[in-house]
Amino acid sequence: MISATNYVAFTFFLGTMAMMAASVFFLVESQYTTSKWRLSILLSGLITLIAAVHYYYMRGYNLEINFMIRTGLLSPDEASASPTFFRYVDWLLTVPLMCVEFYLITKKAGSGKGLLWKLIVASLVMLITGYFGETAYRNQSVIWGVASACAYFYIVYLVWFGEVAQLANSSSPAVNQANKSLGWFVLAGWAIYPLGYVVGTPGGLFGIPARDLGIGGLNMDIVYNIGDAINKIGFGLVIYVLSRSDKD
Ligand SMILES: *C/C=C(C)/C=C/C=C(C)/C=C/C1=C(C)CCCC1(C)C
Repeated sequence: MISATNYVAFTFFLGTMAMMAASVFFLVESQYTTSKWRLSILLSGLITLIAAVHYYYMRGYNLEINFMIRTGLLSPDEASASPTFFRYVDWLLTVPLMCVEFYLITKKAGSGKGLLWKLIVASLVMLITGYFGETAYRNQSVIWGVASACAYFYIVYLVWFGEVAQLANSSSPAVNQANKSLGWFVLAGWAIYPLGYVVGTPGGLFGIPARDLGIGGLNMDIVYNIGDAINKIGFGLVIYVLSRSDKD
């Protein structure tokens, strides 16, 4: 049962519902999409579906941990309070798939496997270093966070100025517009995650703890949950709009 004051569990519950609804929408709509964009819409639905399943598990994890803490079976400790493992399994599956969306929309303009791999490898480096900073090497969370941010900025660079941007520029106006919108999600929407990391790890921002920055009241999981809802559903909607505006 979700207690009235467990806002973290409530956002996991909301996340499950939102991701499920988005999945039904994208998966059904993929059937009514021209063949050119069907795979991209299908992928949007798979991304939210994978997230829906992980959110269901994370919600359950949160409730069990809280029950164990309440009944004295477990002592409260910051590190085990979050379903970090499920969180990162979700991201390891969905973020590379979001990178595939960039490859698919620029495929007609000539994007190749090389670019696809650059995006996928950068996203994996970003996530694996972040996972280390949140788990085994929490005491070095700053350095792992910086490493993760380097990979993140490389993705931003590729999408805004690098190969992805150049390919989008030589595509149809609809594809170029979609790439710009996705670029904003990557630049602004994905920037929500480092904020969650800063409030959730001991190193804070370059060694300044979150509470000294005045954001100690934020909860890491709630920040991540907001980020996921905006980015996973938002990405899908951008692709959906593209599929309806660029038909031939
Ligand atoms: C659907 C899930 C998405 C789009 C997740 C994206 C996650 C990130 C962009 C995470 C980035 C991080 C940094 C840039 C530095 C600190 C560590 C991370 C992993 C939180």
